[in-house]
Amino acid sequence: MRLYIKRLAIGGSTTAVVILLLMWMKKLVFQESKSTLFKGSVHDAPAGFLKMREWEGEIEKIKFLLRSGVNQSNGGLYNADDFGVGSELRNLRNRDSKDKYNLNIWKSETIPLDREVPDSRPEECMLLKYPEDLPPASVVITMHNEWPSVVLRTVNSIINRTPSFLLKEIIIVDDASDIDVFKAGLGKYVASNFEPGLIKLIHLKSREGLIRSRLKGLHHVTAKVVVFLDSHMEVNKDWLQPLLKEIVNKKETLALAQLDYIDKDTFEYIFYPGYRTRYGFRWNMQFFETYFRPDQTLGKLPSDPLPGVLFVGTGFAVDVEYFKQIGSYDPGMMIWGGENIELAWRVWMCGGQILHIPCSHIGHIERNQPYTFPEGRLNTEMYNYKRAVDVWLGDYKKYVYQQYPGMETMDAGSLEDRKLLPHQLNCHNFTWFLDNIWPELLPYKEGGVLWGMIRTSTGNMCLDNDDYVFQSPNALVVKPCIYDLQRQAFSLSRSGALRTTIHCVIAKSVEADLVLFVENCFLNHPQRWTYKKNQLVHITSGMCLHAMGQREQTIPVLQPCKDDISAQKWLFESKGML
Ligand code: UD2
Ligand code: MN
Repeated sequence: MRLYIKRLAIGGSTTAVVILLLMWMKKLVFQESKSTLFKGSVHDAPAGFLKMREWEGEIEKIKFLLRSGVNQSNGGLYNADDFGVGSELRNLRNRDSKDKYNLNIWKSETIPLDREVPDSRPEECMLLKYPEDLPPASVVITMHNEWPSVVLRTVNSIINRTPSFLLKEIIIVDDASDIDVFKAGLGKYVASNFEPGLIKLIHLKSREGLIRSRLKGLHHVTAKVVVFLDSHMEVNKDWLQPLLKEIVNKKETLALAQLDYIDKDTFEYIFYPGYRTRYGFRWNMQFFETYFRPDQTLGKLPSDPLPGVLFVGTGFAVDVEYFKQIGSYDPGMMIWGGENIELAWRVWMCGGQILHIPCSHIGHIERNQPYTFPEGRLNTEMYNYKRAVDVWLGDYKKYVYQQYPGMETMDAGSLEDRKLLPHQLNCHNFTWFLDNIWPELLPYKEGGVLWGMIRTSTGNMCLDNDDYVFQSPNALVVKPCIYDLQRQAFSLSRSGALRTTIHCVIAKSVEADLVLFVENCFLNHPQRWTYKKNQLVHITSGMCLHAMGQREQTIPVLQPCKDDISAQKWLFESKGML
């Protein structure tokens, strides 16, 4: 990143070198984000690797591939044939077996169902003692067409790594998986391996999707606290106690575990020591990993909980009574997606809190969805997002609609019941949420004195944040105007910050001809700008935003202000954009 800060000389060939450099940097970023852990899911790719590099230097990736053997060592009680998938396994024996389940099912067969995993907690956590009177929890796991040994490894990890007095039951909701034999196989395995009553199996007759399946599971919960997990996870040592502790401290808490990664091909359990993440979102409703702000981490220990904005959707504990009281999940949502954002908004806006608990770690297999979306994935997501924004966003919903053509007029079913919640629960509005919980997100129009795309005076070119959410700080660029707010809308705030959707435009040094950056506004004091006679003046340096180069090769830099040169004229344009 330091490369960017080098002085750029003006002139054709140097400019070309700079552009090549930028392109190369971009390629690097692109390649890195292609190998992201959340690839293919609704998440905006995460920043795990990049963030670590920027903030904490190159940290050795720690990999553990633990005891490996064949599952027959587990007493021969698990057999893929019992689950109706034996022939699938044999057919795939010598092949890369990712086609249907999007993970290496053959590898899963070679790893014990009760393997150990490395203790990924920060050292501070290992010394903690938990109160003895914590309330027990029930775990709800939903699944649709998941590979049996992966599910059983999830269940075994919970039983082996949860003190028995804290585990009331595990409720597995089979969301109408295709293979009927699966039911018999699961029943048989459970009956011969676990204490009677510890595991409750619920087989749904028709596909409900993960949201309604969780609600069905919730219905059977008898403990005070419920934990929702995916069916391809392995909990880590003492994972439950720290979650329960926070719920005892404050009942209105969604207590989140830190997720580690289980590689879908090798089943390695991967974690980054000390890695902590918060999740943010943009107006397209996709979430991404981001830093905690300095004001949130100041004076905190590595074992201290930190407040989140939202969460990925799995690996959390919540008090059952509280969860029901605030409206659990929206039963009108389909298959997958958006329920996590809706719940997070509701918890924060209605007086609760979301805490990231660093002493609770759970591994999760990231893989593309192996199942179908009967209404199509995009429609399903839009449908669920619309249900969420129409209830909670007030006038800000226009920003989400802007990202999804067709959403505004889409019929997303009746919201009559859900719309009562904000009143019944006496909730804050979304302005409060933006002010207090996620100030990083810019409401373009309401966020300043001027807003819009910022167009050069010389052609159809606009300032653009290059969509580098994860790679902050990134260079600010100029691109053809595309009327996409998420990339090209800027706002000049009342305090003079020049903001993009979630960043601020800053200069890393106040010399002329330097590339500018977009960076988290809350890491440092945002720099101030003012807009006079169509010039964008950078107050700190007294210099002006200058479009260096021509057309596609334009780079925005700082240069001494000169009156009447077209390269320093910028026009805010917002008409018709919302
Ligand atoms: C992420 C969350 C997940 C959920 C989802 C958003 C992580 C780590 N997990 O899911 O908890 O919030 O985003 O909606 O980010 N399933 C069903 N019925 C279905 C579809 C899925 O029961 O129709 C099950 C599925 O088998 C799995 C669980 O629901 O056990 C979560 O689904 P996923 O793992 O495919 O989704 P993922 O990890 O992208
Ligand atoms: Mn999952």
